[in-house]
Amino acid sequence: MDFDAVTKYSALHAKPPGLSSQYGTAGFRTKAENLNHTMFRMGLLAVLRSKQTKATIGVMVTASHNPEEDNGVKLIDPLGEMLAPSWEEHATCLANAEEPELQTVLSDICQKEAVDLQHNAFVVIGRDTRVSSKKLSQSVIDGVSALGGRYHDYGLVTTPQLHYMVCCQNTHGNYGTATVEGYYQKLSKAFMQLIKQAVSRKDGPMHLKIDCANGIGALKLKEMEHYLPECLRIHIDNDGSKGKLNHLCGADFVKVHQKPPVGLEMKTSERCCSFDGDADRIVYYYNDTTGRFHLLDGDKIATLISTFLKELLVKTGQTLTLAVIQTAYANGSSTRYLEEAMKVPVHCAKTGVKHLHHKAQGFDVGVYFEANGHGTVLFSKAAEEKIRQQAEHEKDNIKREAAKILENTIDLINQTVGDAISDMLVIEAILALKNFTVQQWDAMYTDLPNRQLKVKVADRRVIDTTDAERRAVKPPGLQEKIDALVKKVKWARAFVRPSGTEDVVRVYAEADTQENADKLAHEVSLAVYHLAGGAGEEPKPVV
Ligand code: G16
Repeated sequence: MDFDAVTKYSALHAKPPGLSSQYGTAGFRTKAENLNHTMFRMGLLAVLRSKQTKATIGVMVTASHNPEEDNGVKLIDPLGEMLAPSWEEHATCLANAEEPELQTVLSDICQKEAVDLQHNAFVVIGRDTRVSSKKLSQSVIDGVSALGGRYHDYGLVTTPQLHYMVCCQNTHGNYGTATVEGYYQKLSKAFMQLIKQAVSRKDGPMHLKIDCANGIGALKLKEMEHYLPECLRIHIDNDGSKGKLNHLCGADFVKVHQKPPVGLEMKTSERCCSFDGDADRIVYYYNDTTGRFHLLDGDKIATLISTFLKELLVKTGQTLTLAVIQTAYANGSSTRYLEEAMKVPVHCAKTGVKHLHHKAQGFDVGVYFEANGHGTVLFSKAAEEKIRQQAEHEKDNIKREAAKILENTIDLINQTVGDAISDMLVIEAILALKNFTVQQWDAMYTDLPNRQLKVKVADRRVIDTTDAERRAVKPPGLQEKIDALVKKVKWARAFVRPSGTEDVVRVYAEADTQENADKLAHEVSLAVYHLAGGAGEEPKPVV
């Protein structure tokens, strides 16, 4: 390892002494102005990870749903999945090493992970549309170059597109062609195959309004539009030409505030959806004839997709295991519907798609979605093989057709990570195939009224949780207080957890009425404020 080159380059990306950060729910996230050294060092780390795994590694510069002034970085492992947890620890150590310690930390990682320094490294880099992203991705490139790694800069891409590229690179084209055109071609081909049957039944084109959060999703959708069939007419709003990234729009805003984004004109019963800032999340919504807003979040998406897949699996006669993975944020009604009506096993994982992804790998078909709209479906290699074989060789027409639909669904899904574009096409195809309106989809079950709030505290690490974040074990007395509050309200549930992407504690509450959910969320926020070192003003009631 050429330590001199590292030291020389590092001086140009020097770490402000004392500044510390942590690899959180989805990488590092903080104010963009404090990230130069972190980016350089993640370039270094990506080279080491590439040498160790003897595979291409991805580095995505984005802060996803966070405001424009933030930025962040996510590392992508060989099959397009999130970075392995042991390497998250290395990432934190490396990001926090003071300049003189840098060489020692790098050597330690090489030793602990038996990194083969002779092996060549290849890193692919992508970035979102934030003003700060260009410069920060150059810092990543400097890090890669300082350790003699080769790289390809994909420039502006969505996060899931970069995950896809990594997987394509490491499977030598088996997963797809490692270009944005390859991505558009793969998805659009699978989509067209899927909806062929449905289109012949339909009278006119399907219309969908898309709020792109003023982010990268708009750019990429505009590129992709030419690949999509005539029967799907997409109308792109919040494309970045006027509004600010994630400001009063995007999937996170719509989900948390339970209202439509600014900048999208919604007519009665019109099907609309929102992406987040790096297009890895999606939520759907519509206004009914009385003007009431209906949100179809990640739970509703998981329900639609798992129902569709289960019906097809039954038709094929294949005995494959199917499960849905959710987090503590999943609406109680969705879990009940899946378990009781659909007879689909449901598992709960900690927040962060990396945790859900891992759990989903334990099934032939693992559908995972966070309520915030981040999710995908995983098919085991064996399941995929069985389905493809059946689609080609099955004699029984009904079974073969079902297997073919499953095969095209597999090709349409981005199995590496949640992908707003891919998920949107999957949902549109399912609605067309089932001849379902958005209202019929919504009617599968009724959400329990719920509320999410954020509480500012001096140090959010004072909160520690257990049982997939459903119970707080620290600070003392907090869980007892939450239990007492929950006990007073019908059908109530509440929990708190420190965010891994923002400097806040998140509060979730659900109850029999919106008024009760709002009141419970507020009372739990007050408990956090008083028992976990609240900062600034006391939380106010929800209005
Ligand atoms: C990231 C993660 C998601 C997580 C979200 C919020 O999303 O990828 O899995 O749900 O952060 O995490 P937290 O509640 O810890 O702040 P994104 O879209 O911002 O990358």
